[in-house]
Amino acid sequence: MAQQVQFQLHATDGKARTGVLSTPRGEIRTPAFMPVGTAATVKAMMPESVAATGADILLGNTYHLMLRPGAERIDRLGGLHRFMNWSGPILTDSGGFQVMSLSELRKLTEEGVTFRSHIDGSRHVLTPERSMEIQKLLGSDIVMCFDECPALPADEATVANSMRLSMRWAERSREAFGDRPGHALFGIQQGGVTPELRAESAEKLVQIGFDGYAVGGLAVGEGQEAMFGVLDYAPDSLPADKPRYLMGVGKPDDIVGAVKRGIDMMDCVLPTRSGRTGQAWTRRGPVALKNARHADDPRPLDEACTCPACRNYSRAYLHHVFRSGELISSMLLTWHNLHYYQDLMQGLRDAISAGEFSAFEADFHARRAEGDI
Ligand code: PRF
Ligand code: ZN
Repeated sequence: MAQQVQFQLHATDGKARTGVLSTPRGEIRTPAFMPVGTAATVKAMMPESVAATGADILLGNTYHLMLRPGAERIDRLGGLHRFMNWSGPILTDSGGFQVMSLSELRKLTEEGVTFRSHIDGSRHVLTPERSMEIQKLLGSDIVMCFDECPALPADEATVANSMRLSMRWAERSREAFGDRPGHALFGIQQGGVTPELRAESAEKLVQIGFDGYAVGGLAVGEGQEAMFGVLDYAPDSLPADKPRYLMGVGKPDDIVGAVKRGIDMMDCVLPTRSGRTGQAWTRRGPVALKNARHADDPRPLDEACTCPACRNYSRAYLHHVFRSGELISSMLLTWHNLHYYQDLMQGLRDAISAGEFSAFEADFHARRAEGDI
């Protein structure tokens, strides 16, 4: 087992890459999709079931865990891995992005962010230094810099000022993180959809020096075309020998397009959240189990899928339990969606290894164009 965090590329096909990010807690096969375990649980899933879908790493959130149950408490209880019974690697987001989207009465200064909890209105402060401390208390394997991310569209001066603040915070994050063998610190590129700002941000991050680099500030309202526009050049400005992580993305077609453009890691609530709202993701695109057309359908959701929802239940059953508000609906659909996402990642990794990314991509889009059965 690796004692350090190390990234090894095994093959490339065009800009797409496949490799392994090794950590003392296990290997992460890339391109990797990280299920979101915001509140120390991947909602509706046991950790062993998440592992069974093929996930190598989970994402946790500084913002949620600092508010409830508290980082110091998790530390006293042996750290996040032990607390939530997940022994593999965990990446934690730094909190800045969640403060801006979830909390109330936030105030942003050079020092950090002051805000009120969305849970009980209590007052809190997050700074780069405190975010690094919390992520250390959690025992996070991959720590994210504390950053800020404006919603798009925003005027260029706003995006530029915000990006430069995030770069000063990146410097403070690096300083506060220090030297922690076996743990990685990732920088986060900002700069909206402006090439010059993305370049300035990349240059600053590379100068500071990180173990990996995230592309932040995308999937915040700009649309897929504008996001791919940025991904056409942004990954090229980040070191080729370090992992590149696209934060908060996305739908299956976003993932295929991002991997094509050189992204190695992603996370998104979509497979888990849509599993709880009756939406399944399949090779043929999204399926709404709520729809009455499934009520008498004895066929599985996807005859080729080997997940428990598809092996053991009919569309009629999935429709019934969703309509009835039964908990098993969330459990089965979340499992299926995570399984589908991990299957997609394995397909991408195999295609890149075989030098067949283009054929994989064409087949991916062709099957979706056919639509659901
Ligand atoms: N920064 C951080 N977390 C994030 C983002 C970001 O820009 C995004 C943007 N899609 C999602 N999560 N720290
Ligand atoms: Zn399935």
